[in-house]
Amino acid sequence: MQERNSATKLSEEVRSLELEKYLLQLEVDGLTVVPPEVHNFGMDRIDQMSALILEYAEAMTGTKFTLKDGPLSKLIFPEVKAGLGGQVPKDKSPGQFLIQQLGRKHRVFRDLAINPVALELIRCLIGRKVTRFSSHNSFVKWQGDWGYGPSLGMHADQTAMPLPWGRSALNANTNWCLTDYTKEGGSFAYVPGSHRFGTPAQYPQAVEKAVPIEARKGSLIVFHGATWHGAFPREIPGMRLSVANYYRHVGIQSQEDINGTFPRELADDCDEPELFRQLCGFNDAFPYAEPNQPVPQTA
Ligand SMILES: O=C(O)CCC(=O)C(=O)O
Ligand SMILES: [Fe+2]
Repeated sequence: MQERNSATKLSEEVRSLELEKYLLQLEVDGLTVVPPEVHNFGMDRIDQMSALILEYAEAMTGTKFTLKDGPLSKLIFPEVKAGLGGQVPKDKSPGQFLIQQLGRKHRVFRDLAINPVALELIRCLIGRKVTRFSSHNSFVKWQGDWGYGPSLGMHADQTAMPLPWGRSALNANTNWCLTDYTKEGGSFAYVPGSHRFGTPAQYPQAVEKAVPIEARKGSLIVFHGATWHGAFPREIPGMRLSVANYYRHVGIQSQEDINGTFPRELADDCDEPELFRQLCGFNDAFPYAEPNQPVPQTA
């Protein structure tokens, strides 16, 4: 009798963490949703992250936020150049903003970024030894009449990379749902199987074929960098909070300058410092700040 899976190249980690079905869905749909009892990060730490993000949101905007009511005062957005959903009309409110560089703010976000289940699925997409961090952000979202507008902000994360895209992901992403995700609550949207088209999001198909990811608080969404995705506007009171831990192939530029500027002592303050440092790219050959090649000298 052949041992189960002996002819396939499933990693020891995939087998021991029992991730086969999530990996299959990633392969077929370009996205999977992992429930809290499988990634095991713990609901206490999910709630801890929500509370921290509400604190940061208040410090950044000057307005208190609650999960039930969103921002307690009216917020005015600065005029910015067009983002994911294009230019926001003057009479509309995006109802969302980003909190960046979470890995520098609290250990819980560093431990989240190396959650074994999330990292294993990402490494299956990008490659075990060549996976690195790109950025650690929170999408803070409340009731608003725009969100990303009618385009739903549909895009593929690895759009900056020239075509043709190969089979391996150049970027891959995790969105941790810190609150329940429902369509009317402004959930994530994606086109199943779109990672196999191997192109940036095409319109109008990306919007027409978009389906919501409805998932309970604590769920982990993992998706390929070629998967077309965006989000629905939040039509109901309250908030949708997520943490997006975004990863890259070692050869791809990171969003946050983690390699160059992430505080080394913070990298050591987490569940697995050696792994965290490797994902930061601290020991990578590139980019170098000073000449690093041996130079021959006169004998
Ligand atoms: O939920 C959203 O607003 C979209 C998230 C997204 O595009 C991403 O994490 O790459
Ligand atoms: Fe994205």
